[in-house]
Amino acid sequence: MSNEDTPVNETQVENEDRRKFFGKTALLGAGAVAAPMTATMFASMAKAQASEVANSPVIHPGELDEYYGFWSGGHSGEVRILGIPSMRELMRIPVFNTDSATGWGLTDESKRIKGDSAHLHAGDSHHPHMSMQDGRYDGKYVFINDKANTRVARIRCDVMKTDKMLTVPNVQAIHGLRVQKVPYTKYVICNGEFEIPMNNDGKSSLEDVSSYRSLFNVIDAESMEVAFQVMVDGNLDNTDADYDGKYFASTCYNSEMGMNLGDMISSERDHVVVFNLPRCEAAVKAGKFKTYNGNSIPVLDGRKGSKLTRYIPVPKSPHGMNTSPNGKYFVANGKLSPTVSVIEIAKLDDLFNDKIKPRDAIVAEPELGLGPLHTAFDNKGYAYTTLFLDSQIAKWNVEDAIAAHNGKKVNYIRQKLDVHYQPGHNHTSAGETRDADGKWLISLCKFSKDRFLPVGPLRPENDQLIDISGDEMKLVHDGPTFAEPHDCMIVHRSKVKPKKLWPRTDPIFAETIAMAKRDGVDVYTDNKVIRDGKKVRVYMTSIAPTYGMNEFKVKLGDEVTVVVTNLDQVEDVTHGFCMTNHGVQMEIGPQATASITFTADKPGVQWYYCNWFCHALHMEMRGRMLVEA
Ligand code: CUK
Ligand code: CUA
Repeated sequence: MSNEDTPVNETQVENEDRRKFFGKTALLGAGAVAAPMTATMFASMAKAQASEVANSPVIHPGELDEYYGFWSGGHSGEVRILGIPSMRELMRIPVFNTDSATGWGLTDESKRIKGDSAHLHAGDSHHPHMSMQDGRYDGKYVFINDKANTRVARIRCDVMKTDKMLTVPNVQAIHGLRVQKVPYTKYVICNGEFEIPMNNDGKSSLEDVSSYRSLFNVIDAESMEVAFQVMVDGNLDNTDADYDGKYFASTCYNSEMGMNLGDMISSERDHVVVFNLPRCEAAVKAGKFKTYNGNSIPVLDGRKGSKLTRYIPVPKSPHGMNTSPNGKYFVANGKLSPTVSVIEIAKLDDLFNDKIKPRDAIVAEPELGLGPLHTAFDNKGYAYTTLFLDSQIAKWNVEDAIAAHNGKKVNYIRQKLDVHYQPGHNHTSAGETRDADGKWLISLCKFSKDRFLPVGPLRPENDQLIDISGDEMKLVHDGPTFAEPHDCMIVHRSKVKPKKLWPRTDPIFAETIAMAKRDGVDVYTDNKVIRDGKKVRVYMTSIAPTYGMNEFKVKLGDEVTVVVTNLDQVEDVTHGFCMTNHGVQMEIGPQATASITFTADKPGVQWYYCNWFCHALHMEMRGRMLVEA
């Protein structure tokens, strides 16, 4: 029962904290915060719920969710945090997009993190996945791909901010992304989907595609640098890892290497490519690689016939790749075929030692319905596959499907549930880890059509919450979302420990503080203007409801860097800095330092103000910059 460990006391404590905070810091205007209920009220409500339903999606005001959901924001470029099962959106983490509320993409700190792609303001995020220890979420990082600009980013879960970003060389359009599950997330694995000439230096042609390749990418999770890449035949799509720390598997379409739709889907079979990690690491060590495009990244040859890979034929154009949480199977989803292909991981040693044929690794190929895209799992041996064309989720039993494959007369399908409409990914609570608990299933539906009030030609998508704790799947919630959650994951809240205040030593702004030191400025005490030729650095503190500096002067054409340090020690008191008419906005969290640089290109007085509500006198938290002509 999901509410059994709902922290009635924890909720109460949080509410006490809030009362204290508002009592202490806000003079007026704190009435917006709902009066907290008593612990007894919560307890009796939770009990009432428990007797009604096994697995309730109802989270009453003031109660906390049992799970964090991490959602990709698709071509919005961001990641979103939802509470599960309430489906309330808790936070947005800007990653590949630019965000005017937090200043992501505008601040000096975010530009440093974005590095060589700081000038790009768009992205297409698909697959958020958390780092693991021994096949279980460790609460440390969430990794996400950017298909649009071939990037991978890392989010630090202690502060829920992006802290690393990498543009992956030698490939185009990073799509499928997962993490190594066992023994720990040493590597992030991801697929370069679009095949491109090797080298892609402008000397290739559109007609001769013989040098076009798609690469599998293995990225060091700590340093966020590419460890090595593996060249394959065909286009890689989605990927997942085993629970032994040995094999990765990717779906691979377009084995024809077609450059248009007709050619891409002409052959009857495509592949699952299995990568042998120990052999790949040994090959890198032994120097058995080439380099391309003038960089030093080791590129291994994993094309057909290589010792590093095996190509398992599956029906054409497979899409999703999902490992069962018992560690036994890779499931490749058919997309154009009504089947999924179940690969037994225990047979892969024999396959790599040429004792069996590739197709012998397939132990079931159940027919589930039209357009199977992705599969999720519970802890009772059931799998849940989205059927894009049928707008359904098929619940099936994996061992029964294997028995049927061996000629037994068993019905492996348990239920088909209508979803609304056209589901892509789905995900179960902790279902990509050993902690799969069979409580909740999310169906990320690409269309909502008639499910919500009409909002013009562009409609939201529909993320549906399904209770899978009983024998039957039950649809319990419709959740409209903006473009376009491809994938999500559901993490028990006990795994995630976010900080309430920023540590003053945080690496995200360490360079800014080092710059201040070089200027002889202590950001925690000083309010100073430092002139360095045409560059001006303005250091100011902030504590609700004032900045440490009410006015400063610069000259027309100066490059101005404003560094603000938030001295408030109270959780939830974030300040902002906005310089009017300059496109300059940023967030400064409690105890954080943030900076932003702009050109003072307008003579006269410009007000700056705090744009994150911090105090009853928040409106008065402002000052003037005089730009002298
Ligand atoms: S993909 Cu979007 S529905 Cu990018 Cu994982 Cu399958
Ligand atoms: Cu400081 Cu609003």
